[in-house]
Amino acid sequence: MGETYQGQLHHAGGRFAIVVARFNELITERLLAGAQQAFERHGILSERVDVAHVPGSFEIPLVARRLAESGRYAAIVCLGAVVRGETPHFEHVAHQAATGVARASYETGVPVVFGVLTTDTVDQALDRAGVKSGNKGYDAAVDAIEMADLLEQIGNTCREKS
Ligand code: INI
Repeated sequence: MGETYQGQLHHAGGRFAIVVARFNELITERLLAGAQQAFERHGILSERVDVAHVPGSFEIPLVARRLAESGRYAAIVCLGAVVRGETPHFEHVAHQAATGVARASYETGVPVVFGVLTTDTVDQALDRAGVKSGNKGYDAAVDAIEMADLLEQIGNTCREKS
């Protein structure tokens, strides 16, 4: 039987970072509060969680990448809200945010989690920021904790075997 790897939520070590966009702040401040609550609930105190504010979701990938490259973080959470109704360049902002976050993660080897909402309306975004359908910021932070531990496990196993 081969190895089974499963990231745990209760023994995350190290520091975490959150990158949060100010655009649609009514929504993103709720995502940020949700993410901070998730870290706290999983035993990661606020001293271990740094927060970087950026103007909009388009700017998230650059800052996430810089933080990932610093080597200081076990994982990074990206939070933003891109609302279709507000902009004709919705597709561009949403696409660049998603691909940029993915690249930051793949190219640095640090988990960079995508907690950017892409919705048709502000109401839909609010629903997913704690009003009706959970809080995507909370979920993204939990995913970051799991991924940090999963990579730690895989890394340790590989080192032990080599
Ligand atoms: N940024 C967002 O995070 N959400 C949006 O819905 C949005 N709209 O609607 O335009 C948005 N635009 C700003 C963008 O992210 C950049 O900050 C800006 O283009 C400067 O580079």
